[in-house]
Amino acid sequence: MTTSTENRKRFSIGGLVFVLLGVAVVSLVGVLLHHLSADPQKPLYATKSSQTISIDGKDYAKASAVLGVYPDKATAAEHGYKSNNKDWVQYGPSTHLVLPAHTYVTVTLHVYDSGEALNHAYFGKVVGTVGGTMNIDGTDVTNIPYDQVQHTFTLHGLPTSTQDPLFVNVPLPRVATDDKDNFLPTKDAGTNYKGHTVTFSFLTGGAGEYVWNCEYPCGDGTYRKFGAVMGQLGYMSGKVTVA
Ligand SMILES: [Cu+2]
Repeated sequence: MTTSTENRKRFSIGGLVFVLLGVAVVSLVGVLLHHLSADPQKPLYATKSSQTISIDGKDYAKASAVLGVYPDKATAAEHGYKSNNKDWVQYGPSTHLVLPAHTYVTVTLHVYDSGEALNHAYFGKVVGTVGGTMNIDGTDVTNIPYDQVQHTFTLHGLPTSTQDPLFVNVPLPRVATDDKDNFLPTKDAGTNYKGHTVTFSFLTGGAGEYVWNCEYPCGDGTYRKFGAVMGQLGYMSGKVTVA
């Protein structure tokens, strides 16, 4: 009798410990995921303009945002962005953009990195912009050669039927280098001849949460150069909130 009561007590204590451990693991995973998806920088709100633009007979409000793409922190600092990130390639000043809904959004990227080839030429095409073009240093283009790319800005949604689709792909032209990997001067006054200025516009739909990332393999070797920086908020991927 005593033995059986003891056994039952031992069993129930064992069960309690098991449940508590389970709760602890789930909480830890929750905290970790929350931490991983938290914004490493303050969101960048697009600047709203008082102007409108008419597209296919419909008037849209206008808004704009300016960002840089830097090979390292020193280059970011040189061009006015004091980054608290690791010394990796990165977008700045924020990888979380907040854009107004149903608006003609113009994004300007000052880009300062070298590069090589994309895994797939598709990401060398401009997709989802108004007119199907982007502007590089004053010239409109619809694509760039797949082996002249430094990074891409590839904005997309998560599969859902509750928000408007939004897909934009813009390949960023690389800065040429000499045979010792030193950057060569460019013809772009907008970057003080150190990079290229890329401008593109797209229309936002209704409110929603989207993500963007770079599709140029600029990460470490964890998985075919798609490791580390490629999946890190604050570097080569981020969020877009349409509000
Ligand atoms: Cu990249």
